[in-house]
Amino acid sequence: MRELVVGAAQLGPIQKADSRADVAARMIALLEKAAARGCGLVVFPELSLTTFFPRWLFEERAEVDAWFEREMPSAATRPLFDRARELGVAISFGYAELTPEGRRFNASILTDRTGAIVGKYRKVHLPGHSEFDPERAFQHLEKRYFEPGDLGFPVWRNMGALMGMMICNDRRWPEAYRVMGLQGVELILLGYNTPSVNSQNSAEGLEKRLYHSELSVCAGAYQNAAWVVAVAKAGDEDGHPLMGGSVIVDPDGFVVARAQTEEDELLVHACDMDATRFGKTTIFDFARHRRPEHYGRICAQTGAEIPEE
Ligand code: CDT
Repeated sequence: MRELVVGAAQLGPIQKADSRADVAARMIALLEKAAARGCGLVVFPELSLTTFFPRWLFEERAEVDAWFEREMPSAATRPLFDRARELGVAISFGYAELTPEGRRFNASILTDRTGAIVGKYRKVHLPGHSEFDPERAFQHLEKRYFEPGDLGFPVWRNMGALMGMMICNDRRWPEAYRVMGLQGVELILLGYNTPSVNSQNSAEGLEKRLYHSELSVCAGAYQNAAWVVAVAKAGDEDGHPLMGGSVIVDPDGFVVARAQTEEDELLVHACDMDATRFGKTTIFDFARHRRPEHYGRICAQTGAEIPEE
């Protein structure tokens, strides 16, 4: 048994006016709660430090850059890193990254128990659009503010386990899980900000949106025999609702913990990394059963190519 007690630290809404320091204080409160419940690792959502700013159109570079971090730890997040180190708890959270070269990514980091960053991931699947879209009920301008991640889907050894990260929309793409599955991933950390309503289809209800999120995460966990910790930023951000539905999913694809609120909320589960062994050595023993000679289209094309009539 290789047990790792994991905390999924869902965050409630963050308003435009909230400071990074305020948010970091909320994250520290969740971290302390998690440490008291025995967690060795705590996972926070995508863009943990700010409101989901891609819903707003900003024309000026300075306005955009105000949402980004130029360094990590930053002044505002240093207390979070310090507290994590004192408690001996590893953390993972998402933030908007502005590199010294001026590149912008939707990123997340993973630390070890000493607060040292051991992994960084940059979101590959950026949903939404790059120009203001008057047809939408609200904007989703991730394609305007970020470039697609350039680091692939790495897997790191951390705390005796094989860990990977993905961010929000990535969870809907089986390729993201499989690339990590092919590196033996045992624990996938995933933060998200998902609007409760579809900006292009007001008839789509919350129930369906929660189902699609959970379906994707459970399938990815099962088909790669890995634990998945999926953590929302939820609630009403300046009149724009984000759904909750944070879950911890076992390597059989079952939800073992599910958030009940759209507020700051902690889920805790003791995840046995050895529970990934059975799936990885039987039905999803990739070395024995995969047939990559038939998967060429996966890497050769994006859109569907329909057979001729
Ligand atoms: N943050 C993020 O990636 N959200 C998307 C919403 C897509 S709607 C344009 C998601 O897949 O949840």
